[in-house]
Amino acid sequence: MSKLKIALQKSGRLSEKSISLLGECGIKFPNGGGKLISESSNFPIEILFLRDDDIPQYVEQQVVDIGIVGENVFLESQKNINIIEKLLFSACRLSLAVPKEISYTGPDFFNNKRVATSYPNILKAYFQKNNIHATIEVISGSVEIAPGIGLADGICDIVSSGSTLLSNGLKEVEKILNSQAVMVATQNLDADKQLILDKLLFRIRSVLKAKENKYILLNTPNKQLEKIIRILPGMNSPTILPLAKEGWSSLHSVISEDKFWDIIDELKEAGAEGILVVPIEKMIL
Ligand code: PRT
Ligand code: ZN
Repeated sequence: MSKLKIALQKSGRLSEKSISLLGECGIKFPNGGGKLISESSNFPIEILFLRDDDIPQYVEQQVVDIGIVGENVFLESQKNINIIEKLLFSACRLSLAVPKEISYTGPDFFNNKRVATSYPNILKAYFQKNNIHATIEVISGSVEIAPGIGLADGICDIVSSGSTLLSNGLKEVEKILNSQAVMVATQNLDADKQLILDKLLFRIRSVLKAKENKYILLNTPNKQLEKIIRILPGMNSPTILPLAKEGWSSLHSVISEDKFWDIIDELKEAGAEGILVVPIEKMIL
């Protein structure tokens, strides 16, 4: 029977979350021991642990069928592979930064300047689109020290909290792209492997959907029920159970977490009490 091959980052910012995503999908495999290949005991999948920069090429060459990388790495690689799912973790952005004392007025600043980066392809495309003529200095690590040692006038690098820029006397001036971990796949998957991938994607989507949503329970006087139902857009329609207390009901529904914070005051105003919000483990739609 055929097995799907997936490449995960061996050790780095994506490793732990990639492994736990598979775990949340019920996929078990022996982990640790610095092994390069691992086979699941309960799902037809084989895992290869690689450096993240190598993953797009391995997928393109079909050494593996799918992989998990940052969108930034996918775009920079320029390989003929597809993003099949955004995985909602390891969010960051690729930005241009300059020494903080520069009075920056716009992207034109970079004309005739030197910019250090590990993302020459993405940066080149950005400069072309904005008609900027700059020299790109390609370096593979510690990009943030380049202006300080006189190698460049600015940098283009991944920013998350912004503290690396700050501690190197730099400020973020342009965001080039937003990134998150994505699942990439070869463009030529045979039918057997496609079936396994569909099964995996179904599980992944159930896990991701559950993370974005919360289960909400609240008590309400019956006369306020209709109003509260209108405030709470549920998965379908909410469950309503009578309370032992005369004239009161308990209402259960599913709601996206962001929306919940917007409507909490409305719910209280409408008479909802004892509001509980609980995480959902899996959500099958
Ligand atoms: O060894 P390997 O090549 O596999 O790993 P790597 O060192 O190339 O990558 P790794 O593990 O650092 O990052 C993997 C992926 O995580 C990246 O491709 C991004 O998609 C994503 N990611 C999320 C980040 C960050 N956040 C991040 N903060 N990648 C790098 N950083 C670095 C950034 O380069 C800078 O040095 O962290 C610093 C900035 O962070 P803040 O919080 O100070 O702004
Ligand atoms: Zn890397």
